[in-house]
Amino acid sequence: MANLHRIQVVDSHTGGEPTRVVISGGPDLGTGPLSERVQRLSSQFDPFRSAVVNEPRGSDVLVGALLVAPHAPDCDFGVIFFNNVGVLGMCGHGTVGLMVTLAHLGRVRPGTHRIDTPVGPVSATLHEDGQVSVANVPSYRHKSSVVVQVPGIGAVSGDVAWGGNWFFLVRSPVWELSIQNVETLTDVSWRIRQAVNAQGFPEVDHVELFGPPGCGGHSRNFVLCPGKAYDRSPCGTGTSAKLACLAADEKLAPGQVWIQEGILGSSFQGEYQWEDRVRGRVLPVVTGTAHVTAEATLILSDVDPFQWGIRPD
Ligand code: PYC
Repeated sequence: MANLHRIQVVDSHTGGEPTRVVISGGPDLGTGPLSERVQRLSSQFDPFRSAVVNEPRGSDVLVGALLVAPHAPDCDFGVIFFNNVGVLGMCGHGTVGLMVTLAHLGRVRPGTHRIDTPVGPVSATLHEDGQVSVANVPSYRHKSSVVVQVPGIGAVSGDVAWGGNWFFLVRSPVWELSIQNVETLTDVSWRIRQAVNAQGFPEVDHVELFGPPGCGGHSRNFVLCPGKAYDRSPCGTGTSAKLACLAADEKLAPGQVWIQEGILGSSFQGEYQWEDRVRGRVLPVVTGTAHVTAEATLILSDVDPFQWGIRPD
């Protein structure tokens, strides 16, 4: 007889980017700050991460969200996000998906809710119309106009910025930002990431290319995530990093709205207030919408050779 382990999940998508919230059946990560619990997830329970998001139950693009008890005293929920290759600091589209999922389950009502994450607490406001505004962690540009030599491409200039994850943001790329061009964009972004990592910024694991808007926004982006999947949404943490760069360049005033389109044409609305103008730190708020797509029970059988998912290594 096989031993079966059951994991209850709710799936959603935010602007096309999927999130799978684990409601029950996750590992016991103990107590303490989420920055410590996320390390425990990585070091002791990585097969669980892979089982939830990787094939055959998931795909490279899926982001998992493990619901945990918060540590920060003012928080209502805690969450640890993860993807096909590891854990994330924060996830903007995932937080929108989490709130819509909690509303679907009857666990939150419209209003503002505090959520603990490995990189600090965030606030998420569920509006009456179902939209969600995420007041993200303080974001900032670490270094502007960094020039890296990318094999096969040449010199590429961009900004290194933090928005809950680390990004390399490339302005005015010569590459057309269209869904038809995704293979080229993925290849180019992957090569840029390797060059950025090798040339002094090993922490950068997301690359964000910016071009002109296509659907009435201010700009369109293409975001390559750490596991080589591209973000179907405009990327909430990437939009936060972008807002920090716009603020630093004085191209967007506090409270002014920025509409960031993603590669599918879905958009997030972003704005910021200064947290510390001298140090260039902003408090970004990113607003988007998500839709629940499934309620499911994942089954892990100990006689299934792929019970822990298909791992890339
Ligand atoms: O929305 O922040 C985001 C995100 C990160 C990775 C995928 N989506």
